[in-house]
Amino acid sequence: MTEITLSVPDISCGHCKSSIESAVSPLSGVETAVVDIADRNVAITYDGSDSTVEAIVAAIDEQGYTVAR
Ligand SMILES: [Cu+2]
Repeated sequence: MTEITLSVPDISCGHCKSSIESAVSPLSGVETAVVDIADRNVAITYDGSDSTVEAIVAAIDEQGYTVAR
């Protein structure tokens, strides 16, 4: 498993946390996804594939949040 932390500056509350975690956690290749509200980021363990990262970014985008990169 590989770890990545994505910065999502729009995260502000528990609703953001649950929306993002429930969108990312079920994706193929994702082991865990945990939002840190205070740090405005998402810590993810995944299979290391670039396509998984792209799917994660797309899923976060679909929830109305933008990943800062
Ligand atoms: Cu929120």
